[in-house]
Amino acid sequence: MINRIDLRGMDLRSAGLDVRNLVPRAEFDIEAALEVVRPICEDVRHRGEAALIEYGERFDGVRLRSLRVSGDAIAQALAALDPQVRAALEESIRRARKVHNDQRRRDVQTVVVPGGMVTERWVPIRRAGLYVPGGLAVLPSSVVMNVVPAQVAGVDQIAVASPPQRAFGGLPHPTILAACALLGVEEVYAVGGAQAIAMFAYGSGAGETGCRPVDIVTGPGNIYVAAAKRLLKGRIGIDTEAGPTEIAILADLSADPGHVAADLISQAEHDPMAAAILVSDSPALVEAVELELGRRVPQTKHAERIAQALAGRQSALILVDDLEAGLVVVDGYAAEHLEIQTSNARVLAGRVRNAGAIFVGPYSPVSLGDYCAGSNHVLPTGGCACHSSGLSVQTFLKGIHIVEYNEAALAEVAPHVVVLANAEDLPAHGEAVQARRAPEFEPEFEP
Ligand code: HSO
Ligand code: ZN
Repeated sequence: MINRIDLRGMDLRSAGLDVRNLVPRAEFDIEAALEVVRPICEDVRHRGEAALIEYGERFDGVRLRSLRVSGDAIAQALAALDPQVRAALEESIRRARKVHNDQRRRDVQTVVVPGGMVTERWVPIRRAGLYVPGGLAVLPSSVVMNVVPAQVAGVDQIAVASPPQRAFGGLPHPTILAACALLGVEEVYAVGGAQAIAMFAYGSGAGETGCRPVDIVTGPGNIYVAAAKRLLKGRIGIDTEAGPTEIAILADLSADPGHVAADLISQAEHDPMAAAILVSDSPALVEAVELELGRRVPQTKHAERIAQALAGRQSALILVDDLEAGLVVVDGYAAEHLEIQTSNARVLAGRVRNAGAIFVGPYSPVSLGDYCAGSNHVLPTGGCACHSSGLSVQTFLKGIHIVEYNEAALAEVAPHVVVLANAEDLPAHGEAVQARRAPEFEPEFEP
């Protein structure tokens, strides 16, 4: 039911071997999706709210009078929230705030020379649009993971969009609304899919219930949402494009095969395209995990979806000669989530370069991080962990260099500026500096 890949005896460090080709990701044809979403985005740009209402009818089967969710509806959702779910969400928010508070940046002032200063000032983005999907699963935890870093960063205005649900009178799912209420988010729109991203980018009209354009859009979504984010990037900032969820586990014989299997299954539960990978130096562990998968998958609620994810080409049990080779494989794969369940897990974790988040030791499963570790669960997928980070306070901050030199400090460095300007054949650059020459510095400028 799950692919086996035997890499024993292979020189994994040899030039030209691309580990990512050994375990290819699921087919995720964003190019085709781009063609689908382009006209939708254009339509929203030109017709605003009218277009959004039509798409709600076409894609979500709901004809809305207002896209903006009323304050009453948000408050009612919180009042009706199961107290246990409320307590769990509150704990999740508390822990996320604790970790994200420590991510705040301080302005840094560097005195380059006496009288010449560069300060890096960190400024929050003014307005953020957070997308919360409402498809296969409704994920209020994603509201927490998007809103908390934006709030800690100091974003002035936070708007949330989530698809309207027929079953709830055209409102987004009540647990999503309740999570917004717990976080103090008051601006919520019942808009889903690519059109929600277009609404955030272009706005939907100036009225009381219209959405103003935002500066950045974050949050997961299906392939059409990812395509709309790619299309509109530049006009708006985006976080990394979210593809199907992935888990890679590096484990040795010390790992509990039941735990390893349960963790693989936990992320396969998201999506038939989810990837679940075990990398181990122990044939006995791999055998035992396969047995555990066979036993556990049929017993779990979303067995069909999970079986499909595990049977896909994107999932595998991989045997390697030793944990050194295992490290090469997981580093090359660059998983969204990497678990290390080995006897020296912390040391190995310190040597990993590419992963969205690393879960160390037997008591740190990915599902802890999905909800209540305090870490963020919006993480780079599809190998993007080679160059990108998960969502954080930094996502919602911009660094501005503030340059302040006095006359003497400028005069001191002016000859170098002039030389570089001339070397680039941009003499007016040098002239802008020379125009400020004070007579007493004149000799400095003589060749
Ligand atoms: N594992 C998902 C996040 C999530 N899991 C939300 C459960 N709810 C992507 O990191
Ligand atoms: Zn998850």
